[in-house]
Amino acid sequence: MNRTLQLLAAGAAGALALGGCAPGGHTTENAARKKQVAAEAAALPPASIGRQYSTDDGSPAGVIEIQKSAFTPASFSIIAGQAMVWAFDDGPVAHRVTGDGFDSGPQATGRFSHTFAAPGTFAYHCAIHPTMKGTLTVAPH
Ligand SMILES: [Cu+2]
Repeated sequence: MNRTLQLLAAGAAGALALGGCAPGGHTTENAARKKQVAAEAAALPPASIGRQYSTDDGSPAGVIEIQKSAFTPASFSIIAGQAMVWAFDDGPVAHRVTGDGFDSGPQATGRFSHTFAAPGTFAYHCAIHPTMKGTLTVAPH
C-alpha cells in the first residue's frame, strides 16, 4: 500500500469516527480532529510538498513548504473540510503562519495544519516576516 492510499485509509477512518461529512461541508476542528490531522500531516512524505491530494474525507489536502523565507507554492486550492499543512523547513529561521482564524505560533521545524471548514479565499502571511504572503482558495464541498 503506498503512502497516498494509507493517508486515504487513515482519513476515511477518521471521517467515520466523526460521522462523515456533515451537510454543508462543515467539519468542526475539535481536539480529536486536530490530533488526527496533525498525525497525518507529520506522516506526509517530503515528496508531498506542493502536491495536492484529491481527498474527500478531511485529510490533509497538501503541503506548503516554508523555505528561503517564502511559501511554496504561494497559492493553493483545497476543498472545504480539508486541512492544509505547512512544513517549516528554513534552517534555523523561525516563521509564523498567520491568517484569519489560524496561527502556527513561531516555529522553525515541524509542521502546522489547519482545517478550513468554509469556502472562501484566505490570505495569510508570516507574522515575523510580513513580506511573506500566501493565498489559499477553499472551494465549496
Ligand atoms: Cu517568516
